[in-house]
Amino acid sequence: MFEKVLIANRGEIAVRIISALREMGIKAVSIYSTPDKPSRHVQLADESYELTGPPNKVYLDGSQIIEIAKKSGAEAIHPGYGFLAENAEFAEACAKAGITFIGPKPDVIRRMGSKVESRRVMEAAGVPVVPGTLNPVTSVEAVKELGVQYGYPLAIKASAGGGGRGLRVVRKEEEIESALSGAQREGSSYFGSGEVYVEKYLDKPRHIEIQILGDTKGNVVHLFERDCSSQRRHQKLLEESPGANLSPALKQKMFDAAIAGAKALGYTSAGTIECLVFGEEFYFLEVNTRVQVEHPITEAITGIDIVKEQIRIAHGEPISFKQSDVSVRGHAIECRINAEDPFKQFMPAPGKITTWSEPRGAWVRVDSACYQGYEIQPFYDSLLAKLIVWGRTREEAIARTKIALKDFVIEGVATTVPFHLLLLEDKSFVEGKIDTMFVERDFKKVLIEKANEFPKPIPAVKEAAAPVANAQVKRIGPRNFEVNVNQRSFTVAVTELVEGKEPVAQQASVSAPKAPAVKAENNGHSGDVKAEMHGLVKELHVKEGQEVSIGQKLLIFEAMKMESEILAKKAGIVKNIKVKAGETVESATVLLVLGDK
Ligand code: MV4
Repeated sequence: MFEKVLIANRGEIAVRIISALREMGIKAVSIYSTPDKPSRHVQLADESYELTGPPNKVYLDGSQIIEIAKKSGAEAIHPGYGFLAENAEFAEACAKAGITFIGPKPDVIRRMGSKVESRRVMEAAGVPVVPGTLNPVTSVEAVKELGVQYGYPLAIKASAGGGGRGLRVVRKEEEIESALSGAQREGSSYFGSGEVYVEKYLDKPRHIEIQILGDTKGNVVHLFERDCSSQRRHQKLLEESPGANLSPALKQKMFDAAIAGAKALGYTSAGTIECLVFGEEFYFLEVNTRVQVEHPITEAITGIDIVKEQIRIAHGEPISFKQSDVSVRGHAIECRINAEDPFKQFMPAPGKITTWSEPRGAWVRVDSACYQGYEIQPFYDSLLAKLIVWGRTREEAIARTKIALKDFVIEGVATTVPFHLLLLEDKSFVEGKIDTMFVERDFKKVLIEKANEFPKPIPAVKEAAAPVANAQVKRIGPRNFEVNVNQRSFTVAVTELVEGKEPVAQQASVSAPKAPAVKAENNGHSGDVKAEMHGLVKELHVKEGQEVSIGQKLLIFEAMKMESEILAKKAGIVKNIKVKAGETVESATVLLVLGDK
């Protein structure tokens, strides 16, 4: 077995991997960004190395990480999830450096990174895929023909995408043009490929995924399913296993398909086959070539340590059990405890944890890198802890989860604990009748109705310096608004700065949990259309001298990896275009000037 393994990750998953390594008698090497030094993944490792560079980039710096692995004498790297976990080039670079990447083969990661290719592989293996194209689509005409063939709605998806990015829904023919170019542009800018494909868009699906393990001896097993339908804006919030109300026949078909797919791929690690489910039908969606956040619920119902199996497989050992050795025992629920305020559109709430007291008990597991006094870093996702609870039945698991949530005391920052308590009380959830749109569609009103039943968290808002010198400036707000740009919603916090009775300025900050923020605004008074953030002019949609009407699209602007359409706030004439498509501009740059007619 390996003697030393480096963990190319942070936070709770790094802690989780360290516990598997300790049990296996393997030394754990951790890495950390400068602000992550106080994290538990650093304290628990046998050796830790500080990464050099900006905190939001260093965990992606493959060459620096490989250098540290060599220096420390680590023989293998576990990438966890996110960061470099599904980066085929990194997996290849590890091999080149003589270090074992704990994951599937680079070629498998690369092929599954292409959603068109993964659809082809699954189709060839006899797995039902969502009706649609097996090749990239490039023209509006081609999409129109698919609209005739399949009917609307259609989904146009970036082939290199996933997790909802680069996904556009088309409900009628007129929307094709902008959806196609939008998905292509998002694909190019986020994933480096503008390749898109088309599927029939299926409304109100359940998201059911199958955990698989494959080894280098050709063995493939499944570890049953997880239901991840409780999500908001493609961020999962609560997962359970087994899924409620799934017939044994449907499940068996899904397990068989997952194994056939994994065998066709030559899959050699832990992986997940994501599917959409409607009644007794299921369709393959994506393969995730990493250990997933929600893997502990599968561990709870099977007793299998998925991370240990991954490490054994990477070392060339066979899976430690046979399919016939595993069965489902009971029911498990995972709640993702995020530093987000569920009563303020899940706004991220970084800050210092002043109280941290974890629930305990025979049926409770908490995976976390936090502790009392820990300061949540704004650079990373807002997951503070995963609460995993087991029961013999779904009812028992729900009852125990509610008690554990009530016993979880976190003060100093807002968390998603109240969301989970309310969801576990909800009739639709209790009856096991929720789909992927439930939280956004039906549950919003519950959060609004019940907000008063929970104590207000102590806000962790830092006061901004008053922008007007020598003036009595008072802050009103911030007030939160939900705005929609290109079918994505953002939470916008607006603070009015008031001098006497007159507002003197408005400060706006935009955030969307895990989805980067975009804001570019045109100032109605002067006609100057300004970039409010550093960003990129993607497309210009007007020419100098052109008349524009109110609401007309002027340009497409990208900031923090998100695109937005900048629309004319008034009718007028484009007087002066100061930028070119492809140009990067600083915050407050005038992009163009709108004059009166
Ligand atoms: C879909 C779909 C309906 N029809 N594709 C969203 C993320 C990405 N992994 C795929 N997604 C979807 N693809 C077709 N043809 C609905 C979703 C979807 C979804 C999928 C899984 C979990 C949550 C979701 C939430 C909204 C939409």
